[in-house]
Amino acid sequence: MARAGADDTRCSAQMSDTLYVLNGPNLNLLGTREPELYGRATLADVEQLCRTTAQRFGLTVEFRQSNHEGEIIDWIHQARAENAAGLVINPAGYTTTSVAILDALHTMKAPVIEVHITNIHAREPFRRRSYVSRVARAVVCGFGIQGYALAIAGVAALIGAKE
Ligand code: CA2
Repeated sequence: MARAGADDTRCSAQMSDTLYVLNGPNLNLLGTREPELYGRATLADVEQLCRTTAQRFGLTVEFRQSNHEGEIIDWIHQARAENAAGLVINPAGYTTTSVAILDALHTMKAPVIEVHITNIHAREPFRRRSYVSRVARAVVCGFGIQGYALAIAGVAALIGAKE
């Protein structure tokens, strides 16, 4: 179903109802290690949360995780080519290193939302310098995995998708 945007996020009449949720390196280990930092929910739990949240707004989710920078970049290109409604990304360790992911995200017309499970500003100083934040429409951090749901609700508001 085509959807008109709510504001200057408006992209084109062909905007799809698909939202990409991309996860960077090591997030496949979620729930299995360092629960004091990242909680006990697994990545499968995060995927379920994203699907049910997106469904509330009539959106569907392409949920992916990779430990490889190039694969994430290919998925960003795919999201652009498919006129995705938005892109939510937890770049994990690539947040602070990847100019290549930044460059790929620059090509997106749809809103890009950066998510971190932890509050990166309350951790080691090196975690604060995010390349992705330069292109992100918004950044959500410190809410645990609920940050993904907040990011999806935020995209829905930006593109005018109602509950
Ligand atoms: O808080 C976040 O979501 C982070 O993006 C997680 C990254 C970290 O490098 C960022 O600074 C903040 C690390 C992801 C590693 O995920 C693991 C999950 C469970 C156990 C071990 C690693």
